[in-house]
Amino acid sequence: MFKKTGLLTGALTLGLVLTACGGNDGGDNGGNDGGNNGGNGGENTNEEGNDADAGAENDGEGETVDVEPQEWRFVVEETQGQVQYVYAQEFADLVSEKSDGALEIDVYEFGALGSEVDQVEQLTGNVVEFAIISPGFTGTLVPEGNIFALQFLFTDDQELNQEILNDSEAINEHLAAKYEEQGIMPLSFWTEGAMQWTGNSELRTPEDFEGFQMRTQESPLILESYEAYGANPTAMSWGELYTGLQQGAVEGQENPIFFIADANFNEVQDHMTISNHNMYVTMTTVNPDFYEGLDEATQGIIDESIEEMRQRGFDIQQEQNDEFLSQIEDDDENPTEIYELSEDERDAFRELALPVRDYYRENGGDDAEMILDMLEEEIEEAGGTVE
Ligand code: 6CS
Repeated sequence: MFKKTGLLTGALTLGLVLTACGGNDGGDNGGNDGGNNGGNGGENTNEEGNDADAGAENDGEGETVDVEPQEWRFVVEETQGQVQYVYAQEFADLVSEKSDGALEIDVYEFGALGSEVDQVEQLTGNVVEFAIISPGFTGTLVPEGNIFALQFLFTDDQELNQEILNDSEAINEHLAAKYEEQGIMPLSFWTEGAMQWTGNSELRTPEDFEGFQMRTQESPLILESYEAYGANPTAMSWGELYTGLQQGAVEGQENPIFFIADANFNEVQDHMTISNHNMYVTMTTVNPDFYEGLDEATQGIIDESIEEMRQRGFDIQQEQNDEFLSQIEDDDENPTEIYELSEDERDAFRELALPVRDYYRENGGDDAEMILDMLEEEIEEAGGTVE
C-alpha cells in the first residue's frame, strides 16, 4: 500500500530545516494580497480568532520553524461547530503553533463565501488558499471523483475505511492527480462518518424509493445511484435543503447523523433509516500553484499539520456522530422514527447499487476503470469485501 510521498517528503524536510530556515523563496505567493477578488463581502466568522501572534513565544510543546509571516484563507462547507469547521480551526491552530504565529489562517464557514460549488471555484481561482471540498460537488469537473458516490463500496468499519483513504494508491496518487489537473490539490481524503437516509416516509426497501424526490449533491453518479433505486433525485445546495424538505420540494436526503441533527433536518423529516449505505468522504485541499510556490519549510508545516489532523479529523466526526444520535432520539418535540436496516434489507439495495460501478467505469472519465479496479483490490487487501 501507498503513503503520500509528497507529504512524507515535506514532513522529513521540515525536520531538516527546523529552526534553520530562511524566508519564503516562493516568490509569487507572498501574502496572496491580490487574491481576494471574489467580491464576497463575507466575513471571517471565526470569532475565537487565531490567537497566536507573529513573534509569540513558543509554548514549549513543540519546536517551531522560522518562516516568513503570511495570512491565508480556508473555506469549509459547514458552519461553526460542525466537523469541517472544527477540523479547519484545529488545523489553523497547528499551523500557527508550528510557525510560532507567523502563519495565520482565517477560517470561513459555509455561507460566508457562497455555495459549495462557488467554493470550488474560489480555490481553483486562488481566492482562497485552502478549502474543504466534498467530491460530491466536483463530479462534472473531475468525473473520476464520482467514485465516492458508489454505495456499498467501502466497508462498514469506519476506522478501516479511514485507513484505506489514508493509504490507497488509487485515491492518493491516481485520483489526486485528476484533481490536480483541475487546480485542486487534495492533501487528505477523510470520512465524516457513515451516511443515513431521512425521509418524510419510511425508506426500508427499494420500492420505498420508487418516485421518491431525493435531494443529493451535484455529482452525476450520486443521481445515477438513486435512479437505480427508482427515485427522482434533485441536486441542491445544503443551504436550501431545510426549506426544500419543509416545503416538500424534496422528500428526503442522505447525510451523516451529526449533520442531520445539527442542520435540524430531523425537524422536517419523520423517518431516519440507519442504512450505512455509504460514507461521507471529503477532502482537505490547497490551491496547487499557491502550494508549489511556498518554500520547503512552509510546505513542511502544512504537511505535518495535515498528518496530525488525520486522527483528529476521525475523532471529531466520531464524537459528533455519537453525540447527535442521542439528540435525535431524545427530541420529543420533533419525534423521528429511527429504523435500522437488517443485512438482508441492505442486500436488496446493494444488488441494485452494484451495476452503478459499471456505469462509473464507463462514464467516470479516462482513468475511472483503473482507479476503481485498484481501489476494489485495496479494499479487499485491507480485509473488506467488494461485492
Ligand atoms: O449534504 C451536504 O451537502 C453537506 N453535508 C455535509 C456532511 N457536509 C457539507 C455538505 O455540503
